[in-house]
Amino acid sequence: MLESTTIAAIATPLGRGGIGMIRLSGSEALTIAKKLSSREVIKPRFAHLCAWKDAAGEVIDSGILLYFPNPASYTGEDVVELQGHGSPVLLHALLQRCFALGAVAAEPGEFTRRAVEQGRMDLSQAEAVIACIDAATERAAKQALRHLSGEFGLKIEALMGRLTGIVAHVEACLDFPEEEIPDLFLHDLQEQLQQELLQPMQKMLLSSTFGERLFSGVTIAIVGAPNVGKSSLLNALSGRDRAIVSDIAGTTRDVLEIDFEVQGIPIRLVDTAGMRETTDSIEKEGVRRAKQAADLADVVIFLVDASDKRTWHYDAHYDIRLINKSDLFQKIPDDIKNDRCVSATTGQGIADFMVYLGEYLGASDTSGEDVFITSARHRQAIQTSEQLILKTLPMLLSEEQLDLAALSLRQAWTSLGAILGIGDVEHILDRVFSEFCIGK
Ligand SMILES: Nc1nc2c(ncn2[C@@H]2O[C@H](COP(=O)(O)OP(=O)(O)OP(=O)(O)O)[C@@H](O)[C@H]2O)c(=O)[nH]1
Ligand SMILES: [Mg+2]
Repeated sequence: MLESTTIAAIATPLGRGGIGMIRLSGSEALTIAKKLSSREVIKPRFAHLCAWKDAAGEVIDSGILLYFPNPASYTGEDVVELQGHGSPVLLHALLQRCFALGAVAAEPGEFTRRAVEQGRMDLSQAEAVIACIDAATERAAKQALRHLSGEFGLKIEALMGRLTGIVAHVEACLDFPEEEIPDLFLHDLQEQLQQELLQPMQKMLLSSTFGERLFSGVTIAIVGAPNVGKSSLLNALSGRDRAIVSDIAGTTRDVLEIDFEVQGIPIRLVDTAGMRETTDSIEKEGVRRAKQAADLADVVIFLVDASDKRTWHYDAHYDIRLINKSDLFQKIPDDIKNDRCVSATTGQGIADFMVYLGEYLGASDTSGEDVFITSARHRQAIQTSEQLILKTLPMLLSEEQLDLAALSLRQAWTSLGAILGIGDVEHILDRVFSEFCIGK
């Protein structure tokens, strides 16, 4: 292993807790650990119970010391973990002692960045580490774990492998005089690009809307006339008695938010004041905020009261028109019969609407895919690669463009490689790791 600076950071969250951990990585990690613990011998992967001392020999804290020699460690370098008490004061003192013994402060994400640089994981796995930590729902966390296991990276590698094979064939053609290349062969390469690259890539891209939403979440605003049942719907969808419901029009004045999830997508549901012309200054402000919430939301549900025709039309933008109070009708009037119907009070149609909402947010586009595209960076790289391959298809049938075809397929390969951190990707690494926390 090359000589590397030794970095140190507190790896557990700031604050008081049962255990606090400091992690060291680099060529000097073991030397520093020996000085800290006054131990001559530190066995690999063995839980040493010891005290850590300052320069004067005073105990700073005591706990478990673990040593993972390179290359079988998180970073691929020598790693030492000091598991002490979860006290910010003690951890800070211990970290200062590590610095005094030669360690330097780790940058955000530097441990994981080193893991990528040492070949312990690819860049998509490193991104999965932060996705795992940030996941707001169990389904999102599970998807992040699949990426972390390398499942997504393997899919990308497989695509890159097929592309390499095809590029080799195109380049081989360049060495032959035109008349010797059978047309059939080039048609065959076109077919391979279609079936083995474009089709799986397009299938993956389809999953990206849902996959990205698993992590970014979605804000849904409920708007509509007063008294249509917006607050009742918020309560029914979230399964909590959160908003005040009354038969007085204009009950809700403030914008009220509640978090829940639909098929693993974190949803922020926003209840708003009923839209109407009013002279009441407080209600006026409520209506202004309702409009603002609708503008800011990713999805706007326009709720109407099946029994009150005046509530059926809305002149601003909305995504879903939903009919409420279906219990008041045997048969929903023709004008609105094509819309989804619920009753917020009886609960009728609510479960179906949840399923519909999941589909609306892209859940059905993931069918057949186990591991989805979950980040805009990955989606863009695959889209760029897809566009380059599409551009190449006609070139393959014109012999004077074969060299251009090879070049553009190589670019398509490079674009996929950026997902895994292959190639000239220093600037990508800088951007990805700037989003990490210190100590990871
Ligand atoms: N029959 C029936 N009544 C409902 C239903 N949903 C809501 N209501 C009633 O309609 C009235 C208004 O409900 P809210 O949820 O307060 O309506 P809102 O749209 O939030 O009203 P504002 O906050 O004033 O804009 C209450 O009396 C509810 O009990 C429903 O599905 N069926
Ligand atoms: Mg309300």
